[in-house]
Amino acid sequence: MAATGSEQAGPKAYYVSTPIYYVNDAPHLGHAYTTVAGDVLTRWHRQRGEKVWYLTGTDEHGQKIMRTAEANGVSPQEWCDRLVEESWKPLWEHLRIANDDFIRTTEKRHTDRVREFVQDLYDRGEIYQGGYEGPYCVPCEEYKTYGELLDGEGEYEGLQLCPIHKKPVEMLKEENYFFKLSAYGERLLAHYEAHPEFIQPESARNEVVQFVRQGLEDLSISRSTFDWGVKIPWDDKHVIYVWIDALLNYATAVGYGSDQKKFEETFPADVHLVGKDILRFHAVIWPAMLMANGLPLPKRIAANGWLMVGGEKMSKSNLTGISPHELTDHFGVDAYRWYFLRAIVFGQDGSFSWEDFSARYTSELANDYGNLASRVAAMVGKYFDGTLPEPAAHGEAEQAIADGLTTAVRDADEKLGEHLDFAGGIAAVFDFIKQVNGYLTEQAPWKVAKDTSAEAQERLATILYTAAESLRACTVLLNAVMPESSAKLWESLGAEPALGALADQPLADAGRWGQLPAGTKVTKGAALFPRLEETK
Ligand code: ME8
Repeated sequence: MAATGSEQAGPKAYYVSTPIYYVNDAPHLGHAYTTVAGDVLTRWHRQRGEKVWYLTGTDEHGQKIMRTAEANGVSPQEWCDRLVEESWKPLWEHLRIANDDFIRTTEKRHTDRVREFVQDLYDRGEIYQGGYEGPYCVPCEEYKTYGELLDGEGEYEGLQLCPIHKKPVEMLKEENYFFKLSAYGERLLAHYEAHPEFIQPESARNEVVQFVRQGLEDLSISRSTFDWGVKIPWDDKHVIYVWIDALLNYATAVGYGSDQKKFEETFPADVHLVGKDILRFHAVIWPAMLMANGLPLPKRIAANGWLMVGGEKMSKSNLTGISPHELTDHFGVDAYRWYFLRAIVFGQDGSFSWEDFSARYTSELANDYGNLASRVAAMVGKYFDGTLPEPAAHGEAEQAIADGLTTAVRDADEKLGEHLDFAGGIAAVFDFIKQVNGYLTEQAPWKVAKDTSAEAQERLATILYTAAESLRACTVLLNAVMPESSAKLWESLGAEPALGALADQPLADAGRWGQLPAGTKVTKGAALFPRLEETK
């Protein structure tokens, strides 16, 4: 690798990536699921005060894209440009994805470096020429083994199908270049053994270990029957296999071969988020490529499960008519970001339904959280003219709330920040919200308010202060998941003039009691999570 620049590298960033998605079609709920998860993780770590680099992008070469472009009567490049600009980037903006870069595999900054990387492997004797014949799935862009194919039925009677796409495979016979993947089995197994956290969840790890133990075959890394790809540097009749091209985005986007300082400050990834369908590419082929090139391996490959609709994996051909926009129009962007991470255990498959989304929205977002926020603001308005009162003596009930908050902060950070247990981390905050609601019901400030004695007024001040201070902490803890509603609540609590911007509030400090100063102006804004219209 050509090292450029002599500037010393700074501290390494926490580097999070999503898969780079195929642009043969517009993004759907499945793509958004992984991308939102990466965004929440990114924002969480930023709020921990860490330097974070979040990368997403698009995978634009290969037969699948080429055929789609042909079917639409445009060149592959035109097709990709159109889809990226009209569908992919706008959706990420709409969902408030705070990525630091967006890599497209047709960019020169990528293709030049891919050629260098592959040339380097060739020079090291890791690549040889040979022939291959076998069943190929174009939607997967992968050769399949005979053993994993399914027998077709109905319209596919007599044909053999890809087990993921349930579409017929094509028989391919080509002269290709091969990467000596088979030589890396033992080293990969040793790495999995020494780094149990390398592949998550555990079930995914076991599957990969079992697969590698069976013995790896060398990998065909070029194609010669079409030309929509990066040319092999020493033989331009071949293009580089789209998966080799695509995996390298994680290196080329952060300065591999072009900006050594940035590369050292970013690479390797701390978390590659992937769907479980592409786990082997990331947990077997990618680390073997890095080993062959002498580069460090990522810290963690985290596989999410599949979003299912009506018992089937949601995919481009099986959308059952739902687009991310339809859901955000109905529930709002924040609720959308929250729902999939809250309702599905990360790493496991999960079914989506309107009914479940509506029920959780109403009970947890609108009733538990939204109502708490509006009740507290309304009472501070009514009883203290919108000025947050000074609390008096901190009783047992208040101490229980402060303790509950300490637990919520610790659990949320450990679960979400460390273990990518998004559902568990969010639940820790919502359990605390329930606790605060219970506190208000018990303390019944609306009854205390009827007593005009100085003692009762002091008590009323303490109760409302406790509730408002609890909301201050919830806002900080939920900012990564729901940035827009958190910003609204931050404003409604009048927190910014005293405490500064919400995104600057360190998570580690979120549980320190008593930060919201008495005297702030509390205003009752519009409902954070309005009642759903009865349209669905
Ligand atoms: O595989 N449930 O791109 P792709 C959950 N270009 N996640 C889903 C999903 C579902 N039903 N459907 C898609 C590719 N995803 C390659 C990647 S990376 C170097 C190259 C998510 O457009 C999930 O993250 O087919 C999955 O791995 C990814 O989208 C596949 O996107």
